[in-house]
Formats: sequence, C-alpha cells, structure tokens
Amino acid sequence: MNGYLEALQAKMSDADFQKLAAIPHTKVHEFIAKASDLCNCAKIFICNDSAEDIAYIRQKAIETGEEKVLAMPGHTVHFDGIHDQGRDREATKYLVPKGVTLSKALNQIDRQEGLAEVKSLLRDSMTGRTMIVRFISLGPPNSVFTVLGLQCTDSWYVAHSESLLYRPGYEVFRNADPSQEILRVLHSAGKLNENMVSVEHEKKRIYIDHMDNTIYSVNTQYAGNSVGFKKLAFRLAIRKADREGWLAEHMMIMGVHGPGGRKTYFSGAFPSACGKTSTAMLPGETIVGDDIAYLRDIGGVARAVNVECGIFGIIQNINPTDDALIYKVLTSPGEVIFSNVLVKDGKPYWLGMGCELPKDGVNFSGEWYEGKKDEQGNPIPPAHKNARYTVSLRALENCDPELDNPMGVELGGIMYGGRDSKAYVPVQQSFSWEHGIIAYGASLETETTYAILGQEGVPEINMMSIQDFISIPLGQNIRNNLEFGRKLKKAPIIFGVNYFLRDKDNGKFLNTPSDKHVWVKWMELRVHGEAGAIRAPTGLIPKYDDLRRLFKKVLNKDYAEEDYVKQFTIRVPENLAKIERVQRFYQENVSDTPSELFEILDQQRQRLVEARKRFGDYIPPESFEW
Ligand code: SPV
Ligand code: MN
Repeated sequence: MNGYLEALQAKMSDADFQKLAAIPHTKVHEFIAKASDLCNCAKIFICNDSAEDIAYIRQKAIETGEEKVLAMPGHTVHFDGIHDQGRDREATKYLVPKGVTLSKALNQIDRQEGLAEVKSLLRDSMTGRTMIVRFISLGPPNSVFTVLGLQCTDSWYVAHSESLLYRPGYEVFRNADPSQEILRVLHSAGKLNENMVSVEHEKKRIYIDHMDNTIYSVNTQYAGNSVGFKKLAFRLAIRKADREGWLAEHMMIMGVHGPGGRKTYFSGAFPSACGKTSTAMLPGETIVGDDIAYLRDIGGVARAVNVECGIFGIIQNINPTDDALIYKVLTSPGEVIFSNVLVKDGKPYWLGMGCELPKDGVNFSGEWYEGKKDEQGNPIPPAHKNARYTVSLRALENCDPELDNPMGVELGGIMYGGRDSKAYVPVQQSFSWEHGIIAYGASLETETTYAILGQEGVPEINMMSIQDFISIPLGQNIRNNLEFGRKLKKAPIIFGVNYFLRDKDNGKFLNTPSDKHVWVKWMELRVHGEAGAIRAPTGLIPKYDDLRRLFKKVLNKDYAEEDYVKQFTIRVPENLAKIERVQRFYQENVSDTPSELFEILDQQRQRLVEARKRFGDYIPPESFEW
C-alpha cells in the first residue's frame, strides 16, 4: 500500500477501498488523494462499472435533484444555469509555462498563476459532498487506440452522463501497465442553488494543464465543460496524438451503403451545430460516432475509432419527419438524459420538435411562462437552443456493428464542413490529399452558432473544426495532417461540404437538410470512381446527371437543373474573399504556418482569377466541362 491509498481509506467504504486498491497505478491513487485534499470531499465513491455501481450513480443523480425523473421510463432531465448553456471560450484557458506561447489564436494564462487561481476556486468545493471517481476507456478497450481517462467529480449528473457516453475503463485500468499515460480531469460544480444548479458562473474556469495531463473545471455543469472526456480530455489527446504520430479529431464516423451491398466508411469534421450529428445519423446508413475520433495509420490505411459510445446531441429541430430514428429513441422508454428542455407534466419539449409547445413549465430559467424575460429584458425561450439529449449509441437502430472493433474502421473518405452562406458549393472533392487538408480542412470557416456562448453569425476560421480544442501550435497541426496522409498507401479522399449556402439574391438556403444524403451517396460513389466530376477552380464538383439520379433514388425527388446551377455555380468574388480571409488569419495569428498552405491557396486564387477572365464572376458548372 502507498501513502496515498492509506490517506484515502478514511473517506471510503471497505468495498470502495478494495475497488481502488485493485488498481495498480500509484499515479491514480495520488491524483485522487490530491483531489480529495484540495476539494475536501466528505466521501469518495469508486465506480467499478458493475451494473450495481452504474445504477447507483443514476439513482444518486435523481436523489440529489441534479436530475428529475420524467414520465417515460428511463428518462430524466437536468438543468444548467442560465449562464452555463454552452461551452465557454472565455473561461477555458491553456496553462502555459513561462517562456512558452501557444498560437495567438488560443486563450492562455501563465501556468503557475492559472493553477493557483483554479485551485483556489476548487479548494473546499466538495465540502459535505461525495467525490465520484470514474475510469474510462477512450476508444475501444484493449486496442492500439485505447487511451485511459480518469475523472473525479462531485456531480452525479456528470458521472451518469459518462455511463452513457463512454466505454467502461475500470477493468482496463486494472490490467494496464502502471506506466501508461492517463488523461485526468478534476471537476466540481461548485456552489449550487436549491435547484442544484451552479450559481457562481463568474467564477467558472476550465483550465488545461497539458504539462501534467490534467484538466480542472469548476463552477460549471454544462456537459461540454464538465464531462471531462468530451472536449476537455480531447485537448490533451490532441497533444498525445501529436507526440505519437496519429490524429485526434473532432469528427463523426459513419458507414455509407453503396451499390452491391458494400459499405464505405467516412469521417467528417464539422464545427458545433453545423450538421455533424445529423450527417452521421442519416436514415439507412450506420453511425459509428458523432463527435470525436482517433485516426491511425494501420498497415498503410487510415483507420478510425469513435472515442465515445454515446451521443450528447443537440435536440433543437429533432422531429419525427427529419430525424425519425433519434426521435423514436427520445420518445420511447430507455435511458435518456435531457438537458435544458422545457418540462411540463413530466414531458420534455424542445424547439422545432414538430408540435406546439406548452405556454408554461420548468426550464433552464426555473419556472417558465410565456413572456418571461431575462435580466437584460430579453424574452427567455421555452427551451434553450443548445438543449441536448444524452443517449447510448447502442440505443439507435442504426448503430454500426463495428463500433467496438479494436482495429477501428477503414476510412474511404473524410469530409470537412462549415457554415458558409456565401462561397463554397454544397459538395466538392479535393484535387489531392494536400489540397483537401488545406483548402477544406485548414480553411474551414464557420459562422458562429449558439453552441458557444457569445454572438451568433460571425464568420471565423475553425481549422478542421478543432479551433476551440487545439492544444498544439496550429501550424504543427496542419503539418501533422499533411504528413499523415502522405505516409498512407491509400489516403482517404477528402471532400468539402457546405450545408448552409444561401441564394445570393434572396438570402434563402439553397438546400434542404435532407439533401446532404445525396451528397453523401455521391461521395461514396466517388471513393470507388463510380461517378463523374467536373474540374472547377475550387475542387471536383458533381455532374448534374449523377445528382439527378441520386436525388430520385435517395429522396425520390425531381432535382431541377436550375437548382443544380444555383448550388454549384462558382462564386469567384466570394471565393477570392475567403482565400483572403484565410491567408490573413494564418499570417496574423499562426507563426508556424507551413508554406504549403499559402502555396495551395495561391494556386486556388490563380485558378479562380483565370476562370473569371474567361467566364466572369459567377460561373455555372457547365462552363468547366470541356
Ligand atoms: C460541441 O459543441 O462540439 C459538442 C458538444 O459536441 S460539447 O460537449 O459542448 O463540446
Ligand atoms: Mn462536438
């Protein structure tokens, strides 16, 4: 026994002590002992992932009032405070030692200063409470992809969410080589009000100490800030991947059915609220993951796993017509945690669910009634736009059977998608791996959404959709991606997608949400060389006839040529402006940008300028068919 275990014994039952003692990592004991001392918890609960422990955590979440039971068996609801409804960029900082700076684009604070600050906020934060310890396997267990995760939290809701979202890791820890690296998270919800909601939002801090593989999170409950293995440990995983030569990505993974019964796997990076989950969940296709993927070169091919095994998804606009599969899960018995929805008579309601919402109920602001206003006098909506649901992927009918394959799935294609109302066409294929990484991945721009606190609709660079999570110099990340594909015997084909293009005259969206299914099927054919393409200045774009056939087959829709022309017209001024913004961003913010980025974008500019000379500013796709 080491001194740490002994020190912990007083706060644990015999059973919990035995569970912890069976884990041979002194580092684990040390982390828990230091967390316990700092936060001054009354008790410690060790979860060994047994059915009993898992049920106990859920029960405690209900008993403490962090979750309330809803009418449907298995359903509960959790509320986050009015100022805690999304990931918080301002409060999230990287701790950097003296003399080191990460890219200017990242929020950072001196390590010593930051540690002192966050520790002072965590000090005694668990007085009178139980600290829950969870062991997680990020990625399938016993696989080359497996990464160990350890979280201490005083929130039963957070621990419960982890039961649905992550693979159990207790046995993995027990059997792991004690020298193995562990990603660690210490979280406290901080001071709570009578509704069990964190109140000291101005003292919310999420600090990333990559030198010690530890994340500190305090005075927040929103899962993106508190469930350590979502975006928190992801930041540490990006560094680990950088050191070890693989990729940790903000990507969904899906299987797409092609002709002759084949299935082709794709991964896709999209910033929050840009269609990532809804792409992964397209009916008739299969879902491997909707948020975080690890990619490795195995035998010369790119293989990927889902780091998680559940979904913390946006519930707004989920309705029986557009999202039949998930709607069914959300309205049937089974384990679901709703957050920040409206509750009336034990039933959850959300915006865009396809029926009328009650005029009163309970929501993230407490008792809610139509016309209720916030402190600034703005009307409070019945449910938050970023209201979410948490479910296990296994609850979905179309969960892919390869979810737990320790070797992952082989990727045929990779998509990058932003929220771009002006420039990029709905779908295009890159000319090469490098062109895809630079022109679609590194140039990914998006207009800000409600998933992040702050103003909406502002266009900003979101490199490979990991701008908020990147914990290494941005240029280094681009280089890692370029290298990764170059080393493969067969690199996945890279596509750029954009579900948010608008008509330049009337501002209306040019596509409906279901159209993405056609783009996905087109990409599947392209991976196998079974659809044609037109060489446009920004990439290889679909031919009308192929899309017409696919629209009929996939959606039973007649696709008008006029719509095709509007959607796939190359908008030269908007594309030139985009290149300008991207290059400026990297020039001004990223000192280690590889020169290849500027070269590839210069070539794209050149192609656009030449096309403009021949065809003008707005070039219908058929002009390039020669
Ligand atoms: C996202 O916002 O990208 C999410 C939800 O997937 S969060 O857990 O908040 O990151
Ligand atoms: Mn995400």
